[in-house]
Amino acid sequence: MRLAIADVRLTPILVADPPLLNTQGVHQPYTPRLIVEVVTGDGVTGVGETYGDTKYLELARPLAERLKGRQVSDLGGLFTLMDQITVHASRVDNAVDVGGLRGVQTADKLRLSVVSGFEVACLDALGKSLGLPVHALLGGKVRDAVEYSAYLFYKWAGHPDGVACEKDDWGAAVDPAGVVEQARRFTERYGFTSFKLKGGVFPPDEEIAAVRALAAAFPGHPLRLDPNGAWSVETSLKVARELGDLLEYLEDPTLGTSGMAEVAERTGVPLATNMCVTTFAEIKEAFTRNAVQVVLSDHHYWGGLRNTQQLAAVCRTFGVGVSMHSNTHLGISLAAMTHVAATVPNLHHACDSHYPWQSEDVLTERLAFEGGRVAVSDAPGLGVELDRERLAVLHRRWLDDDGALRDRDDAAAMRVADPTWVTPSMPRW
Ligand code: GKR
Ligand code: MG
Repeated sequence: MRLAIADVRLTPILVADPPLLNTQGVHQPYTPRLIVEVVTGDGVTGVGETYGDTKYLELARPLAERLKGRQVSDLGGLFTLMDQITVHASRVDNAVDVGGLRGVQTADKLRLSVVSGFEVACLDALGKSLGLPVHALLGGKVRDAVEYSAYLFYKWAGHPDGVACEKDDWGAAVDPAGVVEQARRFTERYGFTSFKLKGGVFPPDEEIAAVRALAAAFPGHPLRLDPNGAWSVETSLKVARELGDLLEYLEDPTLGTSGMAEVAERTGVPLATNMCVTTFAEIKEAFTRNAVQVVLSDHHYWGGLRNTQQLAAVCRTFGVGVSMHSNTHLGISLAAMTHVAATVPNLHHACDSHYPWQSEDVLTERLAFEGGRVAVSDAPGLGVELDRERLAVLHRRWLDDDGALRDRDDAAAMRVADPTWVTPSMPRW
């Protein structure tokens, strides 16, 4: 009974997010996350984190109920249990999630995103119970630190006037000089040596200029540009021609496997994706058509840390690179990303993380980047500790919200500044 799950606590929170721009609009001032706590019969608590929008909470609650009495080690059982939970058709009708930034939204993908938070919590509890770090439960680390990239965003200095928000000290970045200045701050604060710019915000020539400015300011450093599928095939090829020598890879220049395959065929610049390969079912076509050269895994929507390892193994089999995608997340997820990344032998690109943008966390101690790397913890479990007071504060914010921010909507956030804004149809350029 000692490893049986006695209780599961779900705490939805709203966490501060700066005004980062993307193809859909701008990040809301607060974004929803869900903190999962799994408590064993021995009183050991494991923590996990995933998306906190209503459609995820709707699935997390029944899963939490079904988990009681089961073993924390029964990770495969999480998927079986989750398969029994019905996803309401309205949750997948639009077939998109945050405007499709993470690929097509299916019922299975929604379920997997929820399972991931529970899987991480179970692994944390199991590791603490056995006195083993999560990476050991996953087979053992092959590196002692995981490299991350500086995730640069076009950004306003602040959220629109009158909008309740937390202030940040990053300043604005709406042109090449602003992007370079932001990159400098990233290097000063965290020591990152590779840079990814979130594009698809300004016309391609402006984003090309920003990448050139980065290359001039940081000669020889790996650079990536990710417009989240905002370009046509021809525009993607033009950008590839202009930036080819400067880029480590171009990320999701255009939408869909066919478009990516066409771009890949006509340029030597490697293409990475977190949009056209987001499920195991999408791998076969993409790999056989040579549409992508690097898959950016995200343990949230791939269904957890073990699925991430399986994805890495498939990539290795086909000679496709693997690295990590990120969306707004907190330290529990960064710890989980770091543990799994530490076990992946074929990880040859710095992983993405939004963590530096999150000034708030639910941990007693923030994870630190040193020289752009996060040290792999050898403490039992994830090696992080929940700060219950902070958790309560961020949950209170969620309780007090009138519902407007509980479902992330970057287009709606943009309409606060520009009431005429509509989500651009793709390709935008
Ligand atoms: O947070 O604005 C953002 C990103 O655009 C995110 O939503 C994407 O999922 O970072 C992601 C990406 O690499 O596509
Ligand atoms: Mg991307």
